[in-house]
Amino acid sequence: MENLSFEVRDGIGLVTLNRPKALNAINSALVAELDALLEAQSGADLRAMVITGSGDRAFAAGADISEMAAMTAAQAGAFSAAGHRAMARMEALAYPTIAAVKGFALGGGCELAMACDLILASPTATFGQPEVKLGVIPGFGGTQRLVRRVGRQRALELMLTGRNVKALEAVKLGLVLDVVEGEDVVDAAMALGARIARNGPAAVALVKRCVHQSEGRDAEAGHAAEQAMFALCFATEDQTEGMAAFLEKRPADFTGR
Ligand code: CO8
Repeated sequence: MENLSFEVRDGIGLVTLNRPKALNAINSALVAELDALLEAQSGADLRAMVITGSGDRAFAAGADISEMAAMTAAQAGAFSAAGHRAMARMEALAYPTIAAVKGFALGGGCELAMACDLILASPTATFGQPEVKLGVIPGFGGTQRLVRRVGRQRALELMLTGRNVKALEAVKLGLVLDVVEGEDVVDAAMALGARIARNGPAAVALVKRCVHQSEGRDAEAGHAAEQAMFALCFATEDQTEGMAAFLEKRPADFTGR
């Protein structure tokens, strides 16, 4: 892969966007590589995936403006569709994804972070959807995911002004889970992944599925899905093991089955 690197440490995947000279700007080649990587890892025995950017200056400073500048409407539509596909694939993974953001997460970079289940930020992180300043709108799902994270009014304010927010404000708004002080944000994200990894993988997958499936549906459908998936847990070895381990006062040895 030219624009990404990928490694696995103790069952946690680490994806690094690797275009530091362009502040990890997301071009169509990077989207294609990310999509292929996510497809390849969708059946993998991972417990979490961390996504970050190379260097300290940016997670990703947006979609690649030098590539987009000359796009026709049809090409822009295809670019946006490819981005939506990759981010939907990320949300469909059976394990959680964690964005570890240092520096700029702007435009498509902020949208990529928002497609992750959890976002951790370094104190230097800056988030924003500045697309209107370029005469365009978010195109990788930002108009939808930002509303879900921070609410309709604040999302509109941010997208209509193109104003950036620093890490602490991003936490206050609910866009970011936590600011990581005194530790590298990637290390903190890997540690958070490891903490999740200690739990039953089948149950972790079902929590994620319940939450994602409820989006855009009425409360009744969401409650019905939770009931069905709660029952499904009782057909897993993880449930038998998790409860037996509690009763026998020993740590659980989960297999994900
Ligand atoms: N695309 C391409 N190159 C970029 C981008 C980008 N988004 N951001 C930075 N770069 C490049 C710069 O051109 C520069 O390259 P070079 O050294 O060759 O001149 C290098 O990265 C370093 O950048 P700067 O010199 O500008 O660094 P500064 O520290 O001065 O500024 C900023 C950093 C504030 C982040 C500044 O680079 C900036 O404003 N970047 C653009 C931010 C932006 O507007 N992002 C949104 C882009 S639009 C978008 O993401 C739409 C998403 C959905 C698309 C869907 C399909 C159509």
